[in-house]
Amino acid sequence: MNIKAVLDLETYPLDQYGSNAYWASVEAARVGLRADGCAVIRNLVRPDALTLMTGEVATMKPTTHYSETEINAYFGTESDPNLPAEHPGNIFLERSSGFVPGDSFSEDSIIDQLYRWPPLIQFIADCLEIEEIFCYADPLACLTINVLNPGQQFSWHYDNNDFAVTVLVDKADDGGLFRYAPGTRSRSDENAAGAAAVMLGDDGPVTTLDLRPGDLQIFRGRYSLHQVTRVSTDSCPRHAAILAYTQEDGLIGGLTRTQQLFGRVLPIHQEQSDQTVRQDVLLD
Ligand SMILES: O=C(O)CCC(=O)C(=O)O
Ligand SMILES: [Fe+2]
Repeated sequence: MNIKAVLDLETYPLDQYGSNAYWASVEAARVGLRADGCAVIRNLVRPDALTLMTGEVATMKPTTHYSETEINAYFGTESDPNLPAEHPGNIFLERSSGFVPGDSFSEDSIIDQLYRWPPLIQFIADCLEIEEIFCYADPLACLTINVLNPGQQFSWHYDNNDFAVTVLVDKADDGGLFRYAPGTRSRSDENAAGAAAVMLGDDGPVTTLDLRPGDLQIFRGRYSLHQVTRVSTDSCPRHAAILAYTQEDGLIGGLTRTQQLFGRVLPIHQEQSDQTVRQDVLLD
């Protein structure tokens, strides 16, 4: 399938860079990103392409690595005696979902073609008001499917990259909702108390997204605590494609996180470990 048939380019003319209609699509997304760090481009993927994507996910699904663990807001699994007991680093919640890794996608995958399509990459950068972004060079974490089977959930956490791009492929009939608390922390302020309150059930600051298959979501997940609620035991599974981009080219994930998410590391992770240098004071 030609990439141009995958997307609704009549509504969102990503292939007409610089046109008024192009900038109108960008501006609409910027409104959401500026307001609360989240934008949803509704029905960007056409229904026919979505059916093919569902099939691709079904084919790759046996390669999912599930990690049933209790994690804190930073994906950590060990408590920290130097932090107060009520700190988000010491609150552990169930994460039982799994990831289909980047090296499971075939050469002709439509999801992979979408991920690497230059006009989409340009569009996402424009929405985020960033000059340039790159496909994440990590062969496992670049493009993944987040799998939540019946009974599974993805607990409250921060991402360790500045923004995330997601396409919902299969929606759960019950549960599996993406929820976020906008701006629970900033580059300079961890706001432990506010984040802990959300993790322990304070719904006040929480927004629940009505995400539907074919929607593309751009989300600043480093600053807003977020979760995917438990998929009901009698629901179908939820599958979301996670398109990872970086602002610097050539980055590779760290050894610990890679092992945790995918159950293995590749030689490239061993060679390039410890290269990540954070630009902020956040815990991770
Ligand atoms: O599946 C989703 O919608 C988001 C998953 C998520 O937050 C993550 O992979 O970090
Ligand atoms: Fe996340």
